[in-house]
Amino acid sequence: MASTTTGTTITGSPTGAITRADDLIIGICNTTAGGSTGRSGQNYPGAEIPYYAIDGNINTKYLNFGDGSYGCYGSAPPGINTGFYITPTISNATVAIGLLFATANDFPSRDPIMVTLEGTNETTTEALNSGASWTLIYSGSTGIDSPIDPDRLTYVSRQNFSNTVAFSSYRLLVTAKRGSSDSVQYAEAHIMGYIYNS
Ligand SMILES: [Ca+2]
Repeated sequence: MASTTTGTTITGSPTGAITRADDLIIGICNTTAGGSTGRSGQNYPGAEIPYYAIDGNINTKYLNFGDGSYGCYGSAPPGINTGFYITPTISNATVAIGLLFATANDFPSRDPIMVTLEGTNETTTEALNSGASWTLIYSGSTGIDSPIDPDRLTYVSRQNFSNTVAFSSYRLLVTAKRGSSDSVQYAEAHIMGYIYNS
């Protein structure tokens, strides 16, 4: 579903996000762009769940170890190749054109520095877990500076990218973090964009 329209600007919290706190969000690990969901159990602490990455509250965070300590068995460094997939409730056809991250409360070494964002129009759990379903939209910075800590509990610069294709679900995966730590974490990770108008 390619779009050449500019669509409808979404207002919400934060302004322009197509992700909202009531969206279905699933934490994943040991997963890379183009690949299927890696072997995992619950790969994050019960008090630091994926929901906290999109709840609009900078004081809550999503933390993922991405290793066997929480049931995710893979070879990646801690926190790498973890993230989530999400189905926005605001519309089943949205166009993602940016990301907006906020740092968590502690451990700058756990900040995500590089990510991939993919989209799909598949809807079943089986398809959402299949690498074949996903189309790469973005691979690049989170907006969190690598050498310089932007401070804790801070929204960083929104990252914008070119995309005109509408999707119903998105998958975000961390490919690099700041330093050596046992996990990756972030207070907020919003996908920015607009509702597709056919
Ligand atoms: Ca939060």
